[in-house]
Amino acid sequence: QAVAKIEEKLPVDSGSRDYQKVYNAIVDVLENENYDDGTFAPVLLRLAWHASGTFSKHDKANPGGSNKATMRFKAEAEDGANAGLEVGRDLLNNRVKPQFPWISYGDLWTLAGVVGLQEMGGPKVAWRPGRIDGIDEREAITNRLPDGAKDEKHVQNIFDRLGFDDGETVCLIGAHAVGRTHRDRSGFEGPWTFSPITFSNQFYKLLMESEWKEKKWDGPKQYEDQETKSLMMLPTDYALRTSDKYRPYVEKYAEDEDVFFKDFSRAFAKLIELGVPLKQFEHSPPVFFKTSDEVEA
Ligand code: ZEM
Repeated sequence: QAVAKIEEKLPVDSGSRDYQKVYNAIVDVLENENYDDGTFAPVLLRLAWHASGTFSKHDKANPGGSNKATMRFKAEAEDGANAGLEVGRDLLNNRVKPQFPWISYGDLWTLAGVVGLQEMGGPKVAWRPGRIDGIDEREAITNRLPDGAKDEKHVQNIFDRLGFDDGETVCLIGAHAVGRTHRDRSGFEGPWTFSPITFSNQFYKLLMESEWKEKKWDGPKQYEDQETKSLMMLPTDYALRTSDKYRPYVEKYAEDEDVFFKDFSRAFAKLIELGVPLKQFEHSPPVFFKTSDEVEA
């Protein structure tokens, strides 16, 4: 009888799950005055990106992406590129998942990325549930995420493998308007903009308008703004400015924040669905979440 109970399948009814409640519960744990700039929003946005950015359109056997939440597995959790993301995973695991044991980790992490983005004033994103939890550790993926120390060619290779064109590539990297680099995580140090918890097109404006020089220090090569020496650009960020292919998009987004927000919303929605078989979304119309301001109003 016990065996029969274990094998009993729970009804699959994701359509009636209240994902806005999950959103609100993540908002409730978002702020912490002792952490970085006072909110986990940027690290959650990055978690959603790294959960998804392992996708490869060339690997049919193990495509990666957000579907199986393979960052739960040791090899992927310990991939150097993911250093620091345990902060986001642990936060969700300890304080949100227990309230919603039915949600898959892939859905939880990508939803948390949408929370981070929207709560920082970013565009609304169409989010759909349907990711499943993988159980095979061999599906962990390492060495597929971009390396900020590299060049234009590297950016091109990675985003082509993900299935993004040049405009989408520049658009997604504009997420570096928010958050910061941490010496003890990536080796780099500092924020990209003066308002690292407000989503904006400031990354592009600063990239084009400030004078950037290599920082003189004992850390990895990064660029420093000459006026305040308090901001940074990764070599891969700076490559967008020097590249004839990418620069027109940097200029476009620097000029028009509305266009940036619209394009980002679409590109990010595409990013967080990479690697998820379409049939898993079949019964899931997109959800548009209310921000905490809208919930309170
Ligand atoms: Zn990032 N990113 N990223 N990125 N990223 C960092 C931080 C953040 C690259 C990269 O090497 C790094 C995208 C694309 C690319 C965010 C979002 C998105 C850091 C600093 C590095 C080194 C990590 C640390 O030390 O904590 C490279 C090379 C990229 C492409 C070429 C895309 C796409 C993103 C989202 C759509 C965010 C939000 C952060 C800030 C995290 C935080 O903890 O503050």
